[in-house]
Amino acid sequence: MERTFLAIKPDGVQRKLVGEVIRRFETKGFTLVGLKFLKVSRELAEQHYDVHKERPFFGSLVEFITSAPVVAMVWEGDGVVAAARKIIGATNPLTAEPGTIRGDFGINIGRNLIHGSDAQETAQREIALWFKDEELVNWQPHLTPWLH
Ligand code: 3AN
Repeated sequence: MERTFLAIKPDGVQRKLVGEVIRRFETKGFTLVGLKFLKVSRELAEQHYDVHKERPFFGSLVEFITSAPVVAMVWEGDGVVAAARKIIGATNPLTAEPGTIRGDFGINIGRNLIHGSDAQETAQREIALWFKDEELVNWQPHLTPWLH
């Protein structure tokens, strides 16, 4: 079953949007299989943002994500990687569509509330980076397959 990695960044936590973000993924019908609240180490931040290490904003990305607690999550469901990107909205919250998390709650590209894996391979890498195998719960809701 397809899985994706999401992190509610320090701004999302400070803005008290944790419940709101989780609600959107729960009510959409995806299944939560991993959840933790943590202060991110510099090492984890640098590994997570490794693809951006040549970008001018790499230093501020690492500074920000290590500055205060984040909520790390793994969600499961058919098509969850692409669907999560839609639910989250475009990178720049100012131009993200209303109805998306970034479109509804943000205005600043450096404070865009939430991270979501951009492809299935990235999701696998990020899940392995943030979670140990035993921290993920293999379960299925007791529902018929079509009932979310
Ligand atoms: P997304 O998070 O939508 O996948 P990426 O992967 O292009 O976006 O960028 C990773 C993170 O880097 C973004 N979530 C955002 O916080 C930050 N970022 C992207 N572009 C900029 C920029 N031009 N200035 C400052 N921060 C940026």
